Amino acid sequence: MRTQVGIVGAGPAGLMLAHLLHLQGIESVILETRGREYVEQRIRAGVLEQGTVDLLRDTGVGERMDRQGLVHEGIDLRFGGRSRRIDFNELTGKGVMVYGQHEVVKDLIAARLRDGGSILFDISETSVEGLESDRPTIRYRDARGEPAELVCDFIAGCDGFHGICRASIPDGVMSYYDRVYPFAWLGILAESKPVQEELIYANHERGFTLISLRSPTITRMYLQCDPEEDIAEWPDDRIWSEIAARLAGEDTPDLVPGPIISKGVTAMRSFVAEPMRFGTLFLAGDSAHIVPPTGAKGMNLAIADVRVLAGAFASFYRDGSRDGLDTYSDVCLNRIWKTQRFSWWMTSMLHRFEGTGPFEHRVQLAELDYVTSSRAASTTLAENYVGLPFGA
Ligand code: FAS
Ligand code: PHB
Repeated sequence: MRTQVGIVGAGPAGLMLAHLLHLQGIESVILETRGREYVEQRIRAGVLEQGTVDLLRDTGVGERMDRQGLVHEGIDLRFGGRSRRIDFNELTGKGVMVYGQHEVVKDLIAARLRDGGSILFDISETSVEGLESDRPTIRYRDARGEPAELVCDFIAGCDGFHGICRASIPDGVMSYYDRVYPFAWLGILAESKPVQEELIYANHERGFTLISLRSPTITRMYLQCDPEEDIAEWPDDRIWSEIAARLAGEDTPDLVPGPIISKGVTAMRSFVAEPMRFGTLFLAGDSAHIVPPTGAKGMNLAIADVRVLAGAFASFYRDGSRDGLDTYSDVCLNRIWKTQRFSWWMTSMLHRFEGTGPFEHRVQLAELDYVTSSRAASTTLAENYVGLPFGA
């Protein structure tokens, strides 16, 4: 089989790239190891930056998001037993949209299939070769287990942190920057009334807690936990009582426990692989970078990458220019490192770090007090959280 752009991975990066290429009349094929149902049910991120929302709307895949998503104009930072609000709209004129990543994935898959796009699910044994030739090829076994190949002009490695594309780049080419945090997040999805309309990021001596939601009847919450935490040791009632303990204070939010429909532990790391290109292979999304989810950036960064990559492919096929392809990595890394800084900063300000003493905790509280009482400091948080302008 042959196509212009072969895409490995049907997550937000691969699907959005294929959609943007289609709008430019560029052919692509997506190869995905998992089944359609799996990728559409995989619960992950929940907050869309203004730029992501605008891109989904402007490219015709934002209709269900606008119907079901929740527009948020601020967040609460909770510390010292009190919540203080950061007003995004007042400070930046922008907001964010709470709409599950798996919903975005569903919308993009539906759009690709509606538009006659090709997504090959349940493939296996993916490999890429000829990355420095003019016939880069993806080899794989199809859903029936038959060997197959996809000959391309370019390959987009959108296969996430554990994918094969980054690993296929020869040793000595890439530089890696990695920081693994000494904690993880225990995340739950529950059938319960949201604590409040907007998100709460809570710094507490027992550990960080994030109170989010998915709808007026579904809440999404996270508890800082040990990286090796055994989820079997967290029955529902222990989770609810721990969340309540970490929210306790002067104006304790109204926590309404309910049945937990999913729970899992997510590791926390900051990771960047540079450059994001090798020959005809272009890395995008988690295959090139990971951020701790404290800044709600992972999926948004993936979308920002493919917005640049789609533009680069469009100018190549339109007028043969390779400029966009040659600058792709540097343009994306400019945003990626600013987003890494913000995600690291939010993580450092809000979590309890084992081995640090009272001094560090008081400095964290002073920083939270400053961020919520200085307009300049609040604006810094707000403009990063809603998303820096594309190209900034
Ligand atoms: P993805 O990992 O989403 O997609 C890669 C795709 O490639 C997958 O479908 C995978 O099956 C496929 N694939 C892998 N290897 C392949 C191969 N060899 N051949 C073919 N296909 C292959 N971000 C937030 O902002 N907030 C959060 O709360 C949050 N929670 C997260 C929880 C978890 C458990 C994880 C892992 C990530 C979380 N993230 C969160 C980050 C997440 O949202 C990512 O940033 C986002 O999924 C990135 O999208 P992609 O780059 O498309 O990668
Ligand atoms: C979520 O709702 O899943 C969510 C929200 C904000 C974050 C991380 C995750 O920073």
